[in-house]
Amino acid sequence: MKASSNIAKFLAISLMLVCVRAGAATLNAEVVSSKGKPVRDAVVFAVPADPAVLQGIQAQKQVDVDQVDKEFIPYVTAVYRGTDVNFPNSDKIRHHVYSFSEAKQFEIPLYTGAPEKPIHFDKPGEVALGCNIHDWMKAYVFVCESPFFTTTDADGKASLTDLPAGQYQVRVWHPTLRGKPEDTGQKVSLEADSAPQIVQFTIREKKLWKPWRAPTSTTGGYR
Ligand SMILES: [Cu+2]
Repeated sequence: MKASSNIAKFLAISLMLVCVRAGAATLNAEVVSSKGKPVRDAVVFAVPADPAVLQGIQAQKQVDVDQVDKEFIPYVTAVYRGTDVNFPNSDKIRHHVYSFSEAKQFEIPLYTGAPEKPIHFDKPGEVALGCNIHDWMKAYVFVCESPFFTTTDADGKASLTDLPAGQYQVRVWHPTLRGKPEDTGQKVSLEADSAPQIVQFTIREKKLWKPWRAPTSTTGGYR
């Protein structure tokens, strides 16, 4: 009886130690436009002040940006630098995916199904995607310099969980952002196992040109 209560005590203390060591922080972000409207698909990322925090953190093996009904899905994909992104085509027609962006220039000529190999994104920044055939197909890959990133929902809200305690600069990026994500930076200091911190961003926007979508195959136009 005594032995088992000692074991229970030992287990309880061990569990407490594990919890303290695993102590992580949560950051809740909210992004609104200059008119106060929630901004969805904004990438919120936390750059640690101490680069050593990033040591040993690997990029995700592979991420998909799909093509469905002549649109890219999803509209915004955030990745950590060093991630391979695959561009499967789920339509029965061919697409021709490309980007001329500074952070990554590439082209996957006319194809259906899965391309031969994924595209490697290793330079931080925004990569605007297009399709040579369907002008209205627009989407973005945002390559983060930090593995701690998330994207906002329809309410403009997002949560970063399991962040190691420490100092960060939290930044935001969105396709309509005027200026650089670096200019949006807010310093936060995160303590382990404390209440979530809240960061609010109001972004200055620029107009995005969105080409008119051609009629569908039943009404004529491009296919
Ligand atoms: Cu296309």
